[in-house]
Amino acid sequence: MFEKCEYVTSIVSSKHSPNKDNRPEIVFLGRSNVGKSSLINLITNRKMLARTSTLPGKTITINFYNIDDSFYLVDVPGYGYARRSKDDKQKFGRYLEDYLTDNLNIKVAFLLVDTKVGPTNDDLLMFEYLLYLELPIMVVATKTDKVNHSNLAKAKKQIKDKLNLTDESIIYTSFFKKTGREEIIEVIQNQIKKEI
Ligand SMILES: Nc1nc2c(ncn2[C@@H]2O[C@H](COP(=O)(O)OP(=O)(O)O)[C@@H](O)[C@H]2O)c(=O)[nH]1
Ligand SMILES: [Mg+2]
Repeated sequence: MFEKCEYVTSIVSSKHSPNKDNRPEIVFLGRSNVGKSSLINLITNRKMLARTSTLPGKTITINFYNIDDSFYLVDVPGYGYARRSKDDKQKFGRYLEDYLTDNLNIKVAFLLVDTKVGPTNDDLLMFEYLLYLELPIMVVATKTDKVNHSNLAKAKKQIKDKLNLTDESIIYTSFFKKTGREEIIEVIQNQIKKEI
């Protein structure tokens, strides 16, 4: 897995999806700056496949990455970026809705939550929305390196409680410590296999 990882295209309407032969899609959702692009680089073990940024709200398109000609990783616009205009926000909301709705190719929706910040109202709304769409959800608590050891257990419990999660439905990651990669890959493999 991940022998071939290449950026394919960025779209703003699901009409233009490059996925013409119904390959599995693995989607990464979360607030701007939560670490979506970094996570894609971590799991593919590439430095610059997905562009990361210290400026929140840079990704405004739905970006497809072809993995081994067998499935796609999909990086979507982050939500909850206050400085975007209201119009823009609604528009990005619509792309995302349009992409997520009735998309049978999505095999896992990873919802990223910042471990230190905990789930925001936007995160809760997105979580509810994914449940409503009946998509297979896996929560990823990112940037665990930003929480010191003595507060980590509390931070983890807070996320699980707020989203009502079992231990099996959350993975903890740190891009800088390179942790959580194996767990994410295992979920992807299992979810893709289910279909074959
Ligand atoms: N400390 C820490 N920072 C991270 C981690 N993952 C991402 N970041 C930083 O958070 C910022 C946003 O990351 P990015 O991947 O672009 O987030 P995106 O907007 O969700 O795609 C960048 O400055 C990253 O270096 C992590 O695990 N730990
Ligand atoms: Mg990004």
